[in-house]
Amino acid sequence: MGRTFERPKLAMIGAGQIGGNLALFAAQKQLGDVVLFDIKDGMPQGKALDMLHMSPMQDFDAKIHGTSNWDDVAGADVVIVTAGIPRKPGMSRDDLLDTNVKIMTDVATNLKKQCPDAFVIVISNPLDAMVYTMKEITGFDANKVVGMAGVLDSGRFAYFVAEALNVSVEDVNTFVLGGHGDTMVPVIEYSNVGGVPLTQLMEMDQIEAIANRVRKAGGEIVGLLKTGSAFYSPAGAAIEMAEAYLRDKKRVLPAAAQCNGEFGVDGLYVGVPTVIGAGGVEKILEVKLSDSDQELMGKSVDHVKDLVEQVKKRLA
Ligand code: A3D
Repeated sequence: MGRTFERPKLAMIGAGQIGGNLALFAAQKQLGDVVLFDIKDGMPQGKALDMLHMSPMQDFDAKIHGTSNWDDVAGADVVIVTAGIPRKPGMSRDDLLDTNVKIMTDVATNLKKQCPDAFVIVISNPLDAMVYTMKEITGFDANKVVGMAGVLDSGRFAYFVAEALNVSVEDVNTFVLGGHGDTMVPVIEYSNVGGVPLTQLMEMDQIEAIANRVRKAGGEIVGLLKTGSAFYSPAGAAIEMAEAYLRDKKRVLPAAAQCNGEFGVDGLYVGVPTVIGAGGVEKILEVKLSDSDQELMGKSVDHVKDLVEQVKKRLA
């Protein structure tokens, strides 16, 4: 039989603020056909139809199917999960754990049944604990379950640097590791502009101020929006990861991956530099950190450990 060509199928679980943009960006980038799922019947269908009406103007012919029926998710190649509640002003990401662990359990149980071969990218918060929950419930291979946070946090870092230096964001390379919360670790040592170390272009106190703004950038947006959290940039970040997988790009991207000894972390999901290609998370790059960054990473990992202990109690 001759070779057949089929478009990849992407399923966005949660059709809220991030989910809607995920569907749109995936279609605009022609990554494949999209299923937009939400438990709020009617809402994903309405958003899908609205986007399809835009397809003639934006020149995409991807199918976008809104649904509340899990059967429509069957056989998805890539799944991006935003199901859950976002934070409001005054809340930390950790305050979402109780509600979102229940939602993640429901989603993971359905994904296990519908698309056992999918590459699953989790976005729901608290991120490191939710991706751990996804892996536990599905039992999928660790290289096929990953959390999106590092691409976004690094993007925020890169934007602030580009703004401060008045240079293109394209030439700024930054790295943010650790858990996705206030303990994240922007790695200044490995950040550069056009290959020039950041420390040669900016004073250390200016870099530190930017690193602190990156740690709080999610909260800055929550404070401005008042009704929810960031959505364009998280969607863009997850689409970059999905594209790396579907096009086997072998991108070097920071992501929440399950560590087995790397960075002194055992069995936990935490933000580390990864290589993402057709094999999913094909590799974790164990770069050497300075003593001070390693110490910060240790604190961040301890925080993730506490959250995972809370998840374990709820799943028991
Ligand atoms: P929102 O616009 O509320 O969308 C979430 C959607 O999930 C809603 O439409 C719900 O109906 C839906 N939902 C709830 N339960 C289920 C279920 N069982 N199955 C399917 N769908 C369900 O939120 P949002 O899109 O703004 O944010 C989604 C999540 O992403 C939140 O937990 C945020 O905290 C998180 N988030 C993470 C980052 C990271 O960088 C990791 C950034 C921003 C937001």
